Amino acid sequence: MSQRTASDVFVHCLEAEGVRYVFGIPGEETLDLNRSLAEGAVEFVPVRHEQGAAYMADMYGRLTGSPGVCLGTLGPGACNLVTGLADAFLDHAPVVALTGQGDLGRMHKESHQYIDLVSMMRPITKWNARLNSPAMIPEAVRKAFKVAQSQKPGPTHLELPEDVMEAPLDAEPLPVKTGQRRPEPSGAEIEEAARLIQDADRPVVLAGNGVLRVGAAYAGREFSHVTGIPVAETFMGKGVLDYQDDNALGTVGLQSRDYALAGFDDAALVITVGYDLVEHAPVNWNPDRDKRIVCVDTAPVEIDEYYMTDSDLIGDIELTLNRLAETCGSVVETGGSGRLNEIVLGHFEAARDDDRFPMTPPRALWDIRQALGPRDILVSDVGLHKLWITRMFPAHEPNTVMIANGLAGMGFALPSAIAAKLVCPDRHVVTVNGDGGFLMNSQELETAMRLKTAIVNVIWEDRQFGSIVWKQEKKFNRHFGVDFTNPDFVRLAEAYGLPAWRCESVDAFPEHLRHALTLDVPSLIVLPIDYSLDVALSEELGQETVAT
Ligand SMILES: Cc1ncc(C[n+]2csc(CCOP(=O)(O)OP(=O)(O)O)c2C)c(N)n1
Repeated sequence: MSQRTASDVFVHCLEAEGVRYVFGIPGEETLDLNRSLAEGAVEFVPVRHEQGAAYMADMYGRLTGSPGVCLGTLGPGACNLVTGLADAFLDHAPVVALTGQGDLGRMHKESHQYIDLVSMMRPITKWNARLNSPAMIPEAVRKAFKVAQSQKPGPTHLELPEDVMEAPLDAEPLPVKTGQRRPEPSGAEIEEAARLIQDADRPVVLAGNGVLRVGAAYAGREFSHVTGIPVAETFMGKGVLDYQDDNALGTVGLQSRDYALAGFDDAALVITVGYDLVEHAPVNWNPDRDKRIVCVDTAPVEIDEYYMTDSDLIGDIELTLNRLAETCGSVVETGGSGRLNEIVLGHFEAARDDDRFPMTPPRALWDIRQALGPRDILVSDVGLHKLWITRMFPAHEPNTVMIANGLAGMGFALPSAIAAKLVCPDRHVVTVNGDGGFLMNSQELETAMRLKTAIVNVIWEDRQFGSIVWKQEKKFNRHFGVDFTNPDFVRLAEAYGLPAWRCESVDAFPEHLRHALTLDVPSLIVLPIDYSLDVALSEELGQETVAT
C-alpha cells in the first residue's frame, strides 16, 4: 500500500466530520489536497469564483447547522473567499474555509502569491490557523469544525502549506462527539425571568436569526401560544411564527415606526429571543432605554447602551423557551398591536389586482408567494428588492426567506441558492435579484447548470442600482453614478444552457414562474420592475431606518 500523506489524513478528518461537499477552485498549491479529495468520499464541487464557493458553504451551514466547507488556493483564491466569509461571520453561519499556501520555507520572504492569510482572515473568522506541521491535522480540523459550529456559529479558516500537505503522515481523525448536554439557565434564573414577564405591562417578543439557526422556531410558537405573548420578527427571524398566526406581529425594522405599530411603544418589557444585535440596532426599538429586557440566547449578550438586559437566559433556546413557557403559563396582560401587519399585508393583498407593467414589487411578490409552497425557499440578493422582500414577503415556515443581512453583499443569492437546492432537493428554490447584484456572481449559472440544481432566478430589471437611486433621491432629489446597461439576460442564460424568458406583460410572470418550477434544470426570468412605488410604504410607518 502506498504511503498516506497529510492531505489523505486531512480528507479522512473531513469525512469524519460528516462533510458532504467542498465548494471551491483548486490551485497549484492545493494539488495534494485535491488529489486526496478526488480519492475520498467528500464531493469536491468546482465553482467559477471563490466568492461563490464561500456563499455556498455559508448557505449550506445556515440550512444544515453543520459547517459548510469552501476551498481557495493561496493569494488570489483566498482573497476571493473573503466577502463570503465576512457574510458568514456577521450572519453567524458555520463555515470552515480552507486555503492553500506556499511552502513553510518561503513564508519569511517576498515570494510568488504569498500573502499572510492567517492575518488576512483574522477579523472575519472565529478561529484561524496555519498548519505548521502534519501532526497538527487531526486536532486542527476537529477544532475548526467545533469552533465554527459552537454558539454563536461563524467561519473558521485553515491555511494549508503545500509542503505540509504532501508530507507523509499516518494518523486518525479525533472522535467527533455528538449528543452532548445542552447548556441551560438555572431554575432560579428562569423563575426570575418569569416573574419579570408576568409583572410587566404589555410584553412582546422580538425573535431573531438565532431562533432559526438552532431550529427553535416551533418552541417559539409554543411559547407564544402558551403565554399569549405575541411575536415580532427581525428580517432574519421570518417564519418563527407563520405570518397567519394570530400572535404574529410581522417583520419589524424597515421603518422607524414599525416597532410602535407592532406594539413596542406600549411594551414595558421585551423578550428578545435569538436576537443578534447586527440584525438591527436596539436603539431602534428601545430609544429611551426604558424597556426591561429578558434575553434568551445561546451566548452571553453583547453590550449596547440601548440593550442593558434585566435577565439573561443563556443556553439552549428550545429548552429555555419550553421551561419559561411552563413557568410563566398564560400571561394576563400581553402586548402587541396588529397595526403594522394590517398596513403591510393590506398592501400585499391589494397587489393581486395591480396590473401595472413594468410590474410593481408587491405584485411580483404576490405572484411568487402564490407559486411557492409553505416550505419552499426564497433567496434574496441585496438591493431595493431585498427591502421589499423583508418588508412584505410573508413566510409560513422558518428558513424559507434567506437574506444576507449583516454584511449585505450583493451577489449572495445565486451561489447561496445552489447550496440551498443541494441541501433541500425536494423544495423549490427561487432567487430574486437586482440587475446590479446578479452580474456579480452570474458565472455560477454554469455551476448551477452542471449540478442540475433546478433553481429559478428572477431578475428585477431597472437598469439602475435601485436602492442607491432611492437613497440619493431622498437625500438630494436626484441620482447620479447609478445607471447602466445590461446584457440580454435571456441570451446570457441561454449561453449557459438555461431556459430563460423575458416577461412582456403582467400575466407573463406567474406563467413563466409556474412553468420554471416544473423543470429539473435551473432557469432565469427577467422581470421589468417599476420602483416608483416607495418601499417606505406609508408615512404612518415613519422614515426608513436600515441600509440595504
Ligand atoms: C458587494 C456590494 N457592493 C456594493 C453594495 C452597496 N449597494 C447596496 S444595494 C446596491 C444597489 C443594488 O442594485 P441592484 O442589484 O440592481 O438591486 P436593486 O436595488 O435595483 O433592487 C449597492 C450598490 C453592496 N451592498 N454590496
